[in-house]
Amino acid sequence: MSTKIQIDDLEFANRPVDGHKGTFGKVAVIGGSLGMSGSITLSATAALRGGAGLVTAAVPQSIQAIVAGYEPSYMTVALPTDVHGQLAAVDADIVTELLDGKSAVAIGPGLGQTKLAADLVLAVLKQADCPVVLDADALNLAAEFELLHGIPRRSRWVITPHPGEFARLTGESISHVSANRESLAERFAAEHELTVVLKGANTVVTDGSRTYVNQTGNSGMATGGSGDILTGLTAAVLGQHADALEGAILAVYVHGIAGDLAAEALSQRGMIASDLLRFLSAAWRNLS
Ligand code: NPW
Ligand code: AMP
Ligand code: MG
Repeated sequence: MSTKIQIDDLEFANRPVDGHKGTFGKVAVIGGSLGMSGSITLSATAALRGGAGLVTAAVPQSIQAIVAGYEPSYMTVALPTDVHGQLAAVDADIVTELLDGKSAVAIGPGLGQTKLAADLVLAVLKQADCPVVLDADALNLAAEFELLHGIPRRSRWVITPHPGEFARLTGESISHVSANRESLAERFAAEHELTVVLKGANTVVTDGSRTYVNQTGNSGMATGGSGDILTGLTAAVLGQHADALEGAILAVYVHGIAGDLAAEALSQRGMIASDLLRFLSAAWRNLS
């Protein structure tokens, strides 16, 4: 039986007045592909808006210029591509260098679902000794290639599936997932010893023994890219030394407040995912 927790039960550290970029975490976000460069720009910018000190977006070389051109405040690293601009095999050395000194990493948005992408996800999971956020195609690949088994340090992993991705991971139907959100998320988290963020209205965040059901957010957030923003935001919070469960809860809560502020200003119909980035700042102010 899981303990239910409320946002007021948690204490979140303030930013130290003498903090510097290193204090606030170095975050890597890995993903993107031709046609889905937007996903990883949203994640990387959200990591910055989540307070991370330094953010690096690692993306296929074919989209590096597009991603770099979107926002000057993060850095980019090119991953090798084939002649078609698709992700090629990524050497272990590149992964080692990318993860070096990172305080959190997020992988998956827009990554695509090739075998080479699965190899990259597995290499990151094996090498990372910091918190890892797995989303989108990293989860689809985890389902297809059973990547969530047999690797240590899973207690620092946070997976952020929407019900479609969670259905793939669990082998259940979307309707069964939707009807049993808390119990399935709790069971999966306990079995795999990680934190599950099962998204959608009333996102469930659980490590299997403690569970939080989010009340912020609205259906204006049901628009392409909203989840990619949560991915980067979660990595940023975890990179600032939060416990995996508590960090995931804070990220989900603030993401929802940004959605509510965006809806108030722009309407649920009229808001788009990138608006959430702009309202994240006000969402943080609301919190303090
Ligand atoms: P249906 O059919 O709509 O009812 P996919 P994706 C279901 C990237 N993106 N409740 C849904 O159900 C992502 O990062 C890039 C119930 C359908 O079956 C990924 O890499 C963008 N069901 C990639 O695209 C912006 C729900 O899940 C399935 C549900 C594919 O990601 C967009 C759809 O999921 C996008 O983020 C809910 N609440 N939510 C960019 N700008 O570059 C979802 N489903 O097939 O995994 O597709 O989520 O779009
Ligand atoms: P994704 O499907 O990965 O883009 O994620 C969508 C994001 O928007 C998740 O954080 C969801 O929890 C959020 N979201 C989608 N629909 C709703 C809704 N009806 N109410 C609240 N949040 C939602
Ligand atoms: Mg998504």
